[in-house]
Amino acid sequence: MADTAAKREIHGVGTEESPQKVKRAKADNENGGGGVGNDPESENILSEFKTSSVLSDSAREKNIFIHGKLADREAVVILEKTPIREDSLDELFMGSKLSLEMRNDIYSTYRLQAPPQLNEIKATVVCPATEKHVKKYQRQESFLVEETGEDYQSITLPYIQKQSFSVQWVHNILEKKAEAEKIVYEDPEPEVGFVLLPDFKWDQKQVDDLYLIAIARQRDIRSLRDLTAEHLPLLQNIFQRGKEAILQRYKLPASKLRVYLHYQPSYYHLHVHFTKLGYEAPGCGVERAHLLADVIQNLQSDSRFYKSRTLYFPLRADDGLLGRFREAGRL
Ligand code: M7G
Repeated sequence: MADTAAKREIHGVGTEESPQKVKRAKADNENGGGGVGNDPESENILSEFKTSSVLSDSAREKNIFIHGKLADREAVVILEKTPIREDSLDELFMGSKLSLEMRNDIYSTYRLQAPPQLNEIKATVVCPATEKHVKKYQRQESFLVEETGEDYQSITLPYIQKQSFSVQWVHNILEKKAEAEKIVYEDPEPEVGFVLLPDFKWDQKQVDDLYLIAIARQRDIRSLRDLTAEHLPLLQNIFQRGKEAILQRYKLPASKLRVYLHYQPSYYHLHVHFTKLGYEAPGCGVERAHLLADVIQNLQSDSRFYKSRTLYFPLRADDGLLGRFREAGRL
């Protein structure tokens, strides 16, 4: 059965963004402390970009991750072709130039040159990028790690305390210094409150690849490992109100959502991923995603579940944490 919700495009629902603004490259500064500005008509900062290497690319996903320099600063640029929207089809068919490539019997292929506004590429910029960013986006072999509760205390925790990505961007969102206009729902309550907004991987043009994140207001919960039954009200609040807000804004019912946490996350400030069921979001596989519904039930039956449980997750070959597991003879 056709999924009518999935076919729905978003016309000013959940976004007030102009095409220029959406096209705008994000130059939010991860570690440099600034970079919270939201100038809608940005100049083409990418004209200065000097490519050093292609970190990875995918013909299937139609994206490319590039390492290079922007005004002498290390940068990672991600370019991604955006999905074709049903509401743009008439304009696409009427307004494009078509050149025949081949014709054979009932088959023919063409090159279609779409009008510029229908031919956008989503560009994400990380600048200045750290070496860790470069590694994050580099295609790498992965290894599954088995982490006991003790391993977490003796190997993982000391490592992430020293080596994890800055969560300045998260604080900027919570303090409304960045992306404030994108907030879909917020609960200001300090203990159970959170902010729900589009993940920056989502261009918000169609619900097919809906991707939002709920960021907890509490700042001292690093990951799944820190959760106990004490956090159930927070998790239940995020689950319930997050689903309601998505239903209201995007008309997508809970039965169409995959709501989960990553372990390991990249950013150690508690957040929950809301993606559309059927959209294979990066990191939604069983080796990394933990359904929020399961997390809640596990904590209901054992408050220390995530303290004591052995957790499995993939790490990339050059991840420093993998090195620590190897040194400890755990791999
Ligand atoms: P994660 O599980 O910590 O890491 O999720 P992952 O990136 O390896 O999945 C963090 C989520 O936050 C990811 O889905 C990111 O795409 C998203 N994200 C990261 N940054 C830096 C931003 C940002 O600046 N704004 C928004 N809206 N989302 C972000």
